[in-house]
This record gives sequence, structure tokens and C-alpha cells, in this order.
Amino acid sequence: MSRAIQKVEAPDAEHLVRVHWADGSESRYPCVWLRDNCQCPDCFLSSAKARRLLFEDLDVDIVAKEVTLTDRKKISITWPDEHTSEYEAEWLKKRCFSEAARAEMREDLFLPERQYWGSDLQLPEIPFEEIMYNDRSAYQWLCTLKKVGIVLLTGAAARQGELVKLGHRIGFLRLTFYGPTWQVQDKADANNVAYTTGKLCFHTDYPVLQHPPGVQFLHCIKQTAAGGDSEVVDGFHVSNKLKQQNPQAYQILSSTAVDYTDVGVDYCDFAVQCKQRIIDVDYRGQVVRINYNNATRDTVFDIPAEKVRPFYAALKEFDDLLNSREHKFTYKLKPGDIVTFDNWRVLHGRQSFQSGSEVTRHLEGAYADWDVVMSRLRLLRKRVLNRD
Ligand code: OGA
Ligand code: NM2
Ligand code: ZN
Ligand code: ZN
Repeated sequence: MSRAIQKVEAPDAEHLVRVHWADGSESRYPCVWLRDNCQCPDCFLSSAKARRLLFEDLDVDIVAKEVTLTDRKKISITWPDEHTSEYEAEWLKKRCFSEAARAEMREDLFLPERQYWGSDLQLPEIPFEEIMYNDRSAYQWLCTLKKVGIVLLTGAAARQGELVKLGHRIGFLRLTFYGPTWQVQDKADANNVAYTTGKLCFHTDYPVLQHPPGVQFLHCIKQTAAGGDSEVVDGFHVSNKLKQQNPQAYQILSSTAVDYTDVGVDYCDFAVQCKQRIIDVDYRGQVVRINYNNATRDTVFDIPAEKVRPFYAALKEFDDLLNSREHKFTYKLKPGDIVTFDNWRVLHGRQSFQSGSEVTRHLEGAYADWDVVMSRLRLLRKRVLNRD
């Protein structure tokens, strides 16, 4: 049993408690963290799985007075004020501070693994029915959505309302100014370029929102005979390519705050403004989100005049890479198809189509937040894999 404890050592000069495991490995736990995470009913509200202990009552210099190995599956600590805490071996092992243990925990909680793709994408497909009624299929769907960034659900009814059902399946949809779900079709006096017959070049939806929707659903209800084809491209893959090929352009796009604007009336009236970097990176320089919609990029551009031309040149480099044959994947939605994709990563577009007196093309769209999607994924995994 690798999870059995062989020996536990009293805190050292760094206030670290050492746990020696049966397999010969060891883990170190800081006293302050152990006290902070006491699992007793005074310190932890088990019904909420949340800390009751107030930070103001935590002595950050605390040192365990006594550390004992109760049996090989539990350690007990007595603190200077005689408060006692117990920690299970399994619980401690999971929370080990080693680089390897933390990497494993990170994988488990956030599924950061990504498969990049280009024009060679094998668009993953699952029947809509399957993910609605089978937990294993729903889990597969969400894992693939996270890893690949796009999954096509097939065989939904060719009428409005399927996305509301899909919303219930994951939890709930994200409401925006365009409504709980929205109808992509040619409209008179369109309040968005998406509601015309025009070509939509590669974009992510809604970069004008401070927290753009993480996941997008587009359900094809009616498809036009000529035109209206869909295009997708892996924005993370292309950003990495840009970084290699043109570090200067990458540097500009990942540091320049671009103004976005959206003013109009739909679900209610709106006047939204936001500043976003087109290539959004985290503190490690990893791309975490693409924020790019050429239609809603504001005429207002809050940067010094001499930086404007270099910015356009950089954006041209990026846009050219997005549109290169090597990177983009083209397909055509059929009635009953629902494309689900990572709106933070995958840029999408559509070809123009003929306008007419009747509606020849109709998609229903909706958004969800990654928090909601990942939450459902973790719960499905627990059920499917029968884990804690
Ligand atoms: C949109 C959009 C794609 C399409 O509405 O934002 O990208 O195929 N639509 O019409
Ligand atoms: N629609 C499709 O950023 C955007 O304006 C994307 C949003 C109108 C809900 C389009
Ligand atoms: Zn306690
Ligand atoms: Zn769009």
C-alpha cells in the first residue's frame, strides 16, 4: 500500500512536517497549511465542503506541538492551544506539495491537455441523442470539446429549442444582450453583421464582453443550397505559429489593448465597450484566449498614432496565418447538426450566401461558460468512472 504512512516527523526549522510513505517516498506539509486545513467540525463545514476557520484566527507562524501516527492511515496533530486535528493518509497524499503531485492534481482538475489541428482536422462527431441520454457519451463530448476545441453533434431536430435542451443537459446557458438563444438569419436592419447574408471572416464571438462566452453552440435549422459553408481554425495553434514565425507581430497582438464596441437593441438595449488583447496570454506567456472580431473592433483606438500602422501590420500577419490553407478547416452544416466549440480558442467564419424574399438559412445559437461546462464534465467523470 503506497498510501500507508511509515513514519511522521515533527516539524523542522522550516515548520515542515515530513510524512514518510510505505513506498519510500516522502511528502512535506507546512504547519500553517495543516492548521488552516483542519477538517474538524469547528474548522470545516462538511455540508458545504468549505472552511469555517476565519483567517483572522489563523496564526501564520504556528508550529505543531505534537505529531503522532495514529495508525498507518492517519496522523494527528496537537497545536499549542491544545486544538487537535486529524488528517487521513489518502487526503494528505492527494495534497502533496511535490512538483509531480501538483502537476497530477492540475491535470485532474483542469484537463489542460490540448490537441492542436489544422486543415487535417477529423471533426469529432457524436449523435445529439447519445449525449442527451448517455452519461458516458456526454463525458466524451465534453472531454473532446476541451481537448480538441470542437465537436459536431448530429441528428438533432431541425427546429428551435434543441439548444435550450442542451443547456439543461450541462446546467444553464449564458444570457447575453442577444438573448438566451439567438437566431442567425438574414434580418432587415440587422443589429449585427452575423444577421446578414454577408461573409463572416474568422472571428471569436463577443470580445466586447469583459468575459467572452467560453463555449458556443450553433444549431443548423435550415441550410441554403449555395454558399453559407462554415470555416474553423485553431487559434492557439496559429498563435504559436505566429510567435515562431514573427515574434514582433505576436508581441504586438499579445500586448496591445484593442477597443471593441457594440451598441444596439435586442434582448434589451445595450452600449457595450471593452478593451481586449487579440492574443490573450497568462503570466507564463501561454495563450489563454483569442479576442478577435473585426466587425465589432471599435473605430476608437486608444493607442498612440505611431503604433497604429505596426498594429495593422501585425494583425495582417495573424489574419493571413488564420486563413492559410494549411490551418483552416471547411465544412457545411446540415439541418439537425449542432456545432459545439471553444469560443476562446477556435475562430469561426462562414461564406456569404444569396439573400431572398424567404429565409433560406437559419441557425439557432447559444453560449455557455467554461465554468459550467467544466463543472458538468467533472460530475459526469465522477459518475462514469465511479470515483470520489
Ligand atoms: C455568428 C456566426 C456563423 C454562421 O452568428 O456569430 O459566426 O455560420 N455565425 O452563420
Ligand atoms: N451574435 C451572433 O461578437 C459578436 O458580435 C458575435 C454575436 C449576434 C450573437 C456575434
Ligand atoms: Zn479544527
Ligand atoms: Zn460567430
